[in-house]
Amino acid sequence: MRITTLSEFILDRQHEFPHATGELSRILGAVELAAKVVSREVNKAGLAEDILGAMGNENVQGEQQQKLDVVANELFMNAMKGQGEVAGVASEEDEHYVVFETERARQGKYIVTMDPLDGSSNIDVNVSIGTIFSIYRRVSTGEHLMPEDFLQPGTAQVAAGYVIYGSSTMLVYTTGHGVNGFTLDPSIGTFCLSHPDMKTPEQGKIYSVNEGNYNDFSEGVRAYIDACKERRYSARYIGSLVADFHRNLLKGGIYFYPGTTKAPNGKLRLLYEGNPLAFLVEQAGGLASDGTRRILEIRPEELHQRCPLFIGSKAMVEEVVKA
Ligand code: AHM
Ligand code: MG
Repeated sequence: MRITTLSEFILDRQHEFPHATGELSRILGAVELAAKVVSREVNKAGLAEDILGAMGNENVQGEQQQKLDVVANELFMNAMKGQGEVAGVASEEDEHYVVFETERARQGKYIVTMDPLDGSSNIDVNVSIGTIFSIYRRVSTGEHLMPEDFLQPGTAQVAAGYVIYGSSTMLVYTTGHGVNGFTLDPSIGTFCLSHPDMKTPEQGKIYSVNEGNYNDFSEGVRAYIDACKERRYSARYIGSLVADFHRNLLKGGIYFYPGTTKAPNGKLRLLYEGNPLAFLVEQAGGLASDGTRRILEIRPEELHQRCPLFIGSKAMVEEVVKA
């Protein structure tokens, strides 16, 4: 069997973008590289402080180990900055978007939004975590990037994807022509096509929600959870969106983080979590809604805006939003 590497795949598919000049391919290549480095850092996370530190493996300045989410943010930021095509990045880790100031970046046609390391509560306990990203075309025409460049609806995404650092590391992405998944072979440091043209089952038997919040959910959401139990569906909730999403994508299921009376917009962020995963799930045949609207059609008003999220198998999302 012939193996297809991610780099080959990106080049082969370059013609799918209008006016392809290789810019988007280079950005995806930079995501790939950062993903490999973060994967390496994640894999030695448990070692870093206790073992390596004890063995005298501190860095030269004797600095304390940085938190992994900060490290991931810097690595992805630098990878994007190194690409002249990216004019700026909005990250869940940073309050404001970052504008790259090199001559080439100022002419950059793309911007990126990202959650560099999602699943923060799982970082220190050896449970799967992930990176989520979206790529948009810059829309402002002046010299400086404008908020409107970042506040585009999800329908404007040019590409989106995630990296899951799990029992193996996978990179899954779409450019609007289906979804493809690549598994990192650590022995050669290469992502290889392992899940071509991913489709999610139309109906599933897994529901993923933090049921500890049950009493704060709307009547409709509670009724839906009750129905899942009635049907003996499996409850699966890792607490890392990427990992819950990835499992449900493959097996069929629904993930939801609804609003509550105290937090009507839930917890998750539209730009860094909702939109990229909504783009992927729709490309795989599933649905994503905030309860009343298609996630991809929401017009963002601020960078860190939250939105309720119901995402996964089509029939399940349709049912819960009707409830
Ligand atoms: P984070 O961006 O701070 O990591 O928060 C997002 C995470 C998701 O990965 C996960 O699904 C959810 O928060 C879990 O939240 P909770 O612990 O409230 O169930
Ligand atoms: Mg997050």
